[in-house]
Amino acid sequence: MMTPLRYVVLVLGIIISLHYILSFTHEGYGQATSIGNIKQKIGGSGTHVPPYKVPLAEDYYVKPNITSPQGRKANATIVMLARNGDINGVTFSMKQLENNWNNKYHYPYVFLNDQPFSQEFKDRVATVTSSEIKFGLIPTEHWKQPDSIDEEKATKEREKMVANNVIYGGSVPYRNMCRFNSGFFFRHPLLADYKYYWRPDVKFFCDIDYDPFLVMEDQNKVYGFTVSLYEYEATIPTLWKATKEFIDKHPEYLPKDNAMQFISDDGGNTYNRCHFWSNFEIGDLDFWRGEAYMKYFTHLDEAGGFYYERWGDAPVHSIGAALFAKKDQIHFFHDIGYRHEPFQHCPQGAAHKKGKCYCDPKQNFDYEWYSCLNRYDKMFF
Ligand SMILES: Nc1nc2c(ncn2[C@@H]2O[C@H](COP(=O)(O)OP(=O)(O)OP(=O)(O)O)[C@@H](O)[C@H]2O)c(=O)[nH]1
Ligand SMILES: [Mg+2]
Repeated sequence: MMTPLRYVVLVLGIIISLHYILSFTHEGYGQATSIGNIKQKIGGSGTHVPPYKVPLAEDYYVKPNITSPQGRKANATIVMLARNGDINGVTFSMKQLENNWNNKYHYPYVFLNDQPFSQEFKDRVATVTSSEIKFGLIPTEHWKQPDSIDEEKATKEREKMVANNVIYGGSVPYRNMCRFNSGFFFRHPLLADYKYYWRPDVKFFCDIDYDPFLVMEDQNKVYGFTVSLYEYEATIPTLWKATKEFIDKHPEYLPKDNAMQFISDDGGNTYNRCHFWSNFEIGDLDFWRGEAYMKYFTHLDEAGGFYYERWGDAPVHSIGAALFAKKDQIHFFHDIGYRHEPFQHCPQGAAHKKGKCYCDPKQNFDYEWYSCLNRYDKMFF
């Protein structure tokens, strides 16, 4: 039988041991906070496999590049621009993409941020996928408002937009984001070795039982979308003027069978504000990095409309793709069910069944009055 004194000594011993274990700090991560950490510190499992949540070098996130069900893969990556505070939305989108597709195809992820990613962000995304993950910091000169912008004028224009209730009209970071997505993300060193990218944001409704990147590659596509709609006029008053100046100077960049008909109803005189919604994009990075689009972006950047107005990456990408690609290089991924508030594309008919989609096929933006899909269709009649 244990005497009261022995009992007290035993309890004290346990408390002291636990205190020792818990106060054992790990490089850059503070005190041990989980059973996993404690096990590792005392060599619980007898192996050196790091438990979840122990921060290590970036290459901790490099996982084997498992082959796809199709037996071949494109040179492609999923790419997401995000702030540390976006982590819940990011893992939500990732989990859906993993469940519906990438847990079979194992494409890597590239995350980009204008601030260093936090350890929590890295650990949370690493939990969701078994694919390779890379984290990149955006160079300041690719993000911040350039010195060439007249700040006094930009401030006045922002104030006007706020007074007119233009969404994100007062935000400089939003403008930085739009300019970065328009002209810089594809130049980030972490994307240098890839040809195709997929930007997924928010909700997926269906199983995707094929490789969209191989569709791009095999059919020589440069841009894929699911939703198209009209841009707010107030955000782009002079975007078409700047575009026309560029086209007049460089007609050689426009192939004869381009998609001008999608963006203009009068042969290029005016912009009808149709654009592909860029929160979903599957695209060819080399197309953006090519001479035509790069020169177009530089021309727009010099015009200053990313800051004096609020040019979005969606109209800029869409105009770029419509002008400099052939129309049949722009692909409508009709069988990928997708929602970004407040609109959704829900696959119809056989595609809905094949993808085991859970969205209501009646709730579909495709031919709503604010959609531009009919203009896309008309190009192929
Ligand atoms: N690193 C970083 N990412 C940003 C910043 N602003 C936006 N993003 C990311 O850029 C993407 C687009 O930004 P959103 O704020 O969703 O823009 P939006 O889709 O036009 O606006 P919502 O309709 O409100 O979703 C998202 O993936 C964001 O996480 C920023 O200041 N820094
Ligand atoms: Mg968004």
